[in-house]
Amino acid sequence: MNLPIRPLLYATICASPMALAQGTDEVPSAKEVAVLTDAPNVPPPITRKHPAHVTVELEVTEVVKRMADGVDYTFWTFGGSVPGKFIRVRQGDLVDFTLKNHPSSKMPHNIDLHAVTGPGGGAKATFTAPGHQTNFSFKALNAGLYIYHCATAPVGMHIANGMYGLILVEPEEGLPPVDREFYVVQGDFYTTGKYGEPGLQGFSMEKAIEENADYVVFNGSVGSMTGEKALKASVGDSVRLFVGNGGPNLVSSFHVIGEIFDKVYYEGGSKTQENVQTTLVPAGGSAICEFTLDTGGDFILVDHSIFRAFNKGALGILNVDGDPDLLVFSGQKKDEVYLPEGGAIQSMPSDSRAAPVATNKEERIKAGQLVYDRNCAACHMPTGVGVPAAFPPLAKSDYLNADVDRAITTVIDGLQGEVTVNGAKYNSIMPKLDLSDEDVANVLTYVYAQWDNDGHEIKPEQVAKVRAAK
Ligand code: HEC
Ligand SMILES: [Cu+2]
Repeated sequence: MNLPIRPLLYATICASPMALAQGTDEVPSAKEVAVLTDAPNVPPPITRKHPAHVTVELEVTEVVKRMADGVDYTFWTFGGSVPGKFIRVRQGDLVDFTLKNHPSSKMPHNIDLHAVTGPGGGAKATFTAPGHQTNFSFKALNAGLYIYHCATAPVGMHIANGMYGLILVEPEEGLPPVDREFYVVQGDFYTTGKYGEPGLQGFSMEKAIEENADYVVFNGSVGSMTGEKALKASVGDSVRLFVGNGGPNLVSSFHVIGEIFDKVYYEGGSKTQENVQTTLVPAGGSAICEFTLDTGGDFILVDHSIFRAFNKGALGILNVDGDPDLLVFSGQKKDEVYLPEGGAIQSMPSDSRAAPVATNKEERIKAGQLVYDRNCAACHMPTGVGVPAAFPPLAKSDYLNADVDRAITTVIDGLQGEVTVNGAKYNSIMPKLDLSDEDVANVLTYVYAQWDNDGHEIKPEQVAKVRAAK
């Protein structure tokens, strides 16, 4: 039964490249060179109404760059940074693609573009040794936002070193115009040292296999979109985020704190969902998130698997200038005493339920440990060692031991700006904690009694004196 069909099938397969060569599927006459951009920038929208023959040239380089303050990493890149260059073409375009591998590279590389229809997405066709360049072409048949990545063995390692980016295939009719477009790609990184451990970090295959990421970041480093580098927009702007996830392992729960996505092209496809709080961006996938800015302030981009945001780096800021719309968001209007039990309690002294006052150093240390565990351990760690590059150590801290009154002030007022503790610089914020004089005295006495510190006993009277001196 199958016999007569087989040669027929074979003939059909053989015929298709012929048909192309014969010109049934024409090469577009319009030629152009694609504009490529580094994150967070996006190439301009495509306005032409016809397909073009588009040239894309990407250069692979292996470069040492900043992963976090004091932490460097050897990234393997498409175009010099992570993520790779943003590529923007139109549905129906014929893309002439050249991959160059810089002579200084140690590894061969290639590219698998998810926008490609064809074996390996171009991977085999672009296998490129250091100091070589390869070329292939593909037709952008499907509109959508696609990840591209290196697929050279060991594939996971090439992706883990930052070899991914986004290619947008605009639908023929184009995307609706917006005021701002940004390019954001999440990736997880596996380093020989722990998060924040300074110096040039190597890649840890073991942690990568365990999917135990040290860093989860947007656009290739901790702080790529904070401070001076925050994304900028104005009240009233419509914003479009092209969001990708290079992985290699983790799925992103992409969220912007204080915003609701009016529209999400989920999974980077053509359909939209409305009024979305958090959208899932798979490893090797994407999403397009759109929203209008109704009020000013800082809006924070996170992976809502939230330890990744606050402890591994997956955090960026969209800074929106313009007046806040107080009807949309009032800010805090009041903070007043809330005492549901009624009037009698309101007249009681506010510290009536405080722990008994310590009468000697031993009691002070014991009480101080409770204060420490409740208020300090989350940042300075239960053993006082801190977190490199984020929270300074209290264990054997030269800063702590040098000046008792300054330590008291730190706990009363919080601390910000650059400080040097045991030779390492920190430039972060310790919040004001609102502790009683007794609690401050106890917690500092506890801290001074631990971890090779100087053993001072701090009395509540001394805390009161420091408070009064301000
Ligand atoms: C939310 C995190 C956080 C909490 C909670 C916190 N700290 Fe800090 N602390 C910091 C940061 C960050 C710094 C460094 C600030 C800077 O960079 O300017 C710091 C600095 C200090 C310093 C001076 C530097 C050093 O290492 O000696 C002392 C002392 C200190 N904290 C004590 C405490 C004590 C005691 C508590 C609890 C009562 C506490 N902190 C709670 C984050 C925190
Ligand atoms: Cu590679």
